[in-house]
Amino acid sequence: MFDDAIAAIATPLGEGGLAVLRLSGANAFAIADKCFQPVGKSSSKPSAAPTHTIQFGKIVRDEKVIDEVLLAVLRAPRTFTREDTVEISCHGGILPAKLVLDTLLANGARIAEPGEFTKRAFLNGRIDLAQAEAVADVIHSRTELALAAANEQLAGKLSQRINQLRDDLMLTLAHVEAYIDFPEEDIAEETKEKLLERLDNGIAFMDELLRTANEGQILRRGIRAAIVGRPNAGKSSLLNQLLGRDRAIVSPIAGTTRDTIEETANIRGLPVIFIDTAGLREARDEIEVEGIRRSRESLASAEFILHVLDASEPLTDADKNYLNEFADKKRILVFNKTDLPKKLELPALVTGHPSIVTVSSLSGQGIEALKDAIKNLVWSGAIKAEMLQVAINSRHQDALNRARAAARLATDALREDVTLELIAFDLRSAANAVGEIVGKTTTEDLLDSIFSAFCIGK
Ligand SMILES: Nc1nc2c(ncn2[C@@H]2O[C@H](COP(=O)(O)OP(=O)(O)OP(=O)(O)O)[C@@H](O)[C@H]2O)c(=O)[nH]1
Ligand SMILES: [Mg+2]
Repeated sequence: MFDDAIAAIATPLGEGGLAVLRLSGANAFAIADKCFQPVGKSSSKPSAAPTHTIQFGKIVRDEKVIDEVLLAVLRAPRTFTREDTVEISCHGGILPAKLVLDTLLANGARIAEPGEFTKRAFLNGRIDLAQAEAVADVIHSRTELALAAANEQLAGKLSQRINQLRDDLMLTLAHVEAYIDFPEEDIAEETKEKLLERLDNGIAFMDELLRTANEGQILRRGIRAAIVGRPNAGKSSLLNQLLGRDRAIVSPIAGTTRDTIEETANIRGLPVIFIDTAGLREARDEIEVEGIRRSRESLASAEFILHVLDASEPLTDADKNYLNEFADKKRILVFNKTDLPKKLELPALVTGHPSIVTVSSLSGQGIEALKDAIKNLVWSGAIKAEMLQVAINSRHQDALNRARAAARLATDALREDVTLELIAFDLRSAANAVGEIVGKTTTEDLLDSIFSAFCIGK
């Protein structure tokens, strides 16, 4: 247990029914004793209260009552941080919460850094690093699918597999090292085959994990989709349909949307960040020039595009140019306004076999099919359902790539009977890289970069 107690407001700043503060550390109860006055026969000072109970009373500073609160007493080790912890529910509102926090600080607590409670949970051995990251994923998840995956990781599904992988590598390493100690003996052919098989299995499993990186990134960060096309094609109408509300202004005037609009929607469980853009054409004025520049910027940064075409009009030269221009983008061609008679014919020159979906952004017809097409486009479908529980993040991906490279070197070396010391070295590098994922091998910098991205009070 750390002997300095950390404190923070754990709820968002703003006005609400309640605000919750957290205090954790070896002297948490001593600090709480100094500011908390129990009210009523059944309440007591935090240090005298049984664990996992709630005390009613007042927070007092310099004999002045700051607020009436409920105070939870949670004794180590059965707490989130594994330290003595106090949680105070005070009146919601910026001022009561801030004054209670000031009182805790005045009595010896220190303000917590972002993610410091979770960092302590990790350093005190309650959760490993992959689970700590999952705490942030749970907080930031924007769809139920993303939340489910984050909860699985928090429960240790990824960690179990990573630990198994690391144990296998360590076992192989132990075998190789045993032979180093007896230089007069060669590795028996049979043993060598066994070691190689175990290593190959390990590499195959790393590949399986690495294939989940794309899905992991989509679930955590969402995926960016630009809605592009000529003015009046119905881009903003389409955005509104996908969001299920009237977010963007729609009008028959060409050039209605001038600035880009970004909104996240839940598409079949995937958080998709749609960017509605200004229609592409020769700009008529300065504002439109800037609008179109931003459209092009969104186009470049998007992971895929919805190219909206007005199906009630014949294809124009401009349409043709855009169809060519976006040929190397991941894209869906959206034939809009299909409630009107169809005049649009696609030229044969459209390359890359983009999927075509016909919709009416006026009536909403075809929008569900478009959502399916989006999911099919971005979700590889190549990973097994149970692997979604362990969809890795980019830090895991980086570590696994290094582990995989080292493990490959080790197998090659073993096959070619290179000196055992070198094989052992590669195996150790692989095991260490895998260990980084769960935090068995870490550096202060790594911990800082992970926990500084957390909210205050978590
Ligand atoms: N009949 C019909 N009209 C539509 C459909 N979708 C959009 N419209 C109409 O087309 C006009 C232009 O729609 P917007 O959504 O503003 O088009 P936009 O592509 O965002 O246009 P800019 O922002 O000017 O580039 C509006 O009058 C819409 O009501 C559709 O599916 N069917
Ligand atoms: Mg628009």
